[in-house]
Amino acid sequence: WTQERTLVAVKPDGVQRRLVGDVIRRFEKRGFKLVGMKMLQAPENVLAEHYHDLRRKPFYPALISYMSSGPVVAMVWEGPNVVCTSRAMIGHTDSAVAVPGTIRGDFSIHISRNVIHASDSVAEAQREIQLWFQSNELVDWANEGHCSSFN
Ligand code: YYY
Ligand code: MG
Repeated sequence: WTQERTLVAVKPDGVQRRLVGDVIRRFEKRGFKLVGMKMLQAPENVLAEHYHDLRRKPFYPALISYMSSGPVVAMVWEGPNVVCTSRAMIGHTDSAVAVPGTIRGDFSIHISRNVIHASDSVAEAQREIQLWFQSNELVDWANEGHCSSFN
């Protein structure tokens, strides 16, 4: 299989609702490998670049203000097909449509407070990882026989 990496971020509402651990647990249990993680108050320029394609949408100002309302926890997860699988795990953007069992389907009732971000394509993932992380903040680590999951 081809290894992929994706950017996942617990949004400010997810941090305030203490959902960080649950999100990490779901990705770990699925078997993905955490290769980068940090908590930060997202800088305006990073958010503007992150949501560049949405800048003309009517909800854009509210989106930026929400994403600035508190710290986020940004993570990079690695594994086979992780971009597509992460999107399935987080669920539909619109909480009204998100299926129970997905992160949004379990924890969110409104599109404007949907708890989590995950990159929606391999190309976007590469762009977003470079935007949110310095290369020396990503850790390449291998299993050393302590467990038997995939690298
Ligand atoms: O990738 P994803 O987060 O699922 O949705 P996008 O279409 O990229 O929109 C990014 C972000 O914008 C979404 O998670 C919530 C917010 N948003 C909104 O507040 N209202 C909308 N009608 C559409 C999106
Ligand atoms: Mg998106």
